[in-house]
Amino acid sequence: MSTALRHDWTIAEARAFYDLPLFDLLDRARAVHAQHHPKNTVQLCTLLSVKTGGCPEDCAYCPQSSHHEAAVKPEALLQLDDVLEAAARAKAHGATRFCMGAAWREVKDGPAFERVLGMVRGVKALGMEACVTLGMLTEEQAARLAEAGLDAYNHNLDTSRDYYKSIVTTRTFDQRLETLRNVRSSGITVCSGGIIGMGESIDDRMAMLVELSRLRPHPESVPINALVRVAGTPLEALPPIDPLELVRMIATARLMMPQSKVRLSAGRTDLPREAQLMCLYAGANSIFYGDKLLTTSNPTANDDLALIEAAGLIPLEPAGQQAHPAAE
Ligand code: SAM
Ligand code: DTB
Ligand code: SF4
Repeated sequence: MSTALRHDWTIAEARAFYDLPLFDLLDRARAVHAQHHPKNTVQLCTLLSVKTGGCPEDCAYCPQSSHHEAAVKPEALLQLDDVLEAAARAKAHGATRFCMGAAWREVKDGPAFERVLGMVRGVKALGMEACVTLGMLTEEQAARLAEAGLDAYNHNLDTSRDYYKSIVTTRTFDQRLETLRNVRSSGITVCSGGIIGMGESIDDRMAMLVELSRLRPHPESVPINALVRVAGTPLEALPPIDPLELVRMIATARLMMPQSKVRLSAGRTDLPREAQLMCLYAGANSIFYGDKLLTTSNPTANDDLALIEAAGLIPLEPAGQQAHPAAE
């Protein structure tokens, strides 16, 4: 089967993948995965919220928005040393990518941004991949992050263009795309994906994947989150997704963006381990590793190590210590 990179997928084509009999979908996704990614490997990525809560944006899914009832307690930007200690701990536990998130609408030049640049330099000095997610970003700010050594900038499209307005009113889908352009032009790799389970239709999910696959090049990293339904947010009472929907979403992302790292992201605490393994089998390259995501919980590191062991998976070694993940 040809896996030439395509930027012109249609919603109907995506949907045709998604709706395949499950085993056919898995077979196809697995074949594409095996062509482009090392087998039996999982990357462990650790998240840290470096600036928590008090966010002026009204994203319906997010517990850190100050628009919502049960917003998490706002905290000041963490100190550099504390962040680097957390990164060193994550590395000691086996993480190779350290992702730092800030509950900001956008980056503002000044001491806080300077401190974040220091965090990026420090994480790079530890020999880890560094990723940050700080909200909207100008081209100049992206260039400064690139200069500090940042590997990846996470900025999710989160859902389809149409459904976006029902989820966030304080910014537009086009503003998301503009930040992604600024990131791309700086040479930093793009990490962009979304969330399922926010009341969107299957076609909205497909439309989001189509938007991501239109980006040239494809985002190097595509996180797929299942909504963490946090009390006090407008989406708290939505029903949980069927775990197989996450499997299908990951398989479809794998087929549409064969070379991208698809990341099984938030929502694993509600996922039976067999479903998590199906996601990895279907093409997910990584999991978040550590007891906490940004503000919500994640499976414990011990549970994840047990899962990895039970499945005979191999955590990705730090960069430089293994061959580039080439096709097998
Ligand atoms: N403030 C920045 C922004 O919105 O771009 C960066 C931090 S924000 C918390 C990063 C991403 O976390 C969001 O784009 C969304 O995909 C994800 N996220 C936030 N709350 C979530 C939830 N309850 N469940 C799943 N994913 C969530
Ligand atoms: C992404 O796509 N998922 C991560 C990361 N990028 C920054 C964030 C998940 C947040 C889940 C809700 C929370 O813990 O606050
Ligand atoms: Fe703020 Fe980001 Fe949460 Fe939206 S997703 S409320 S921008 S922290």
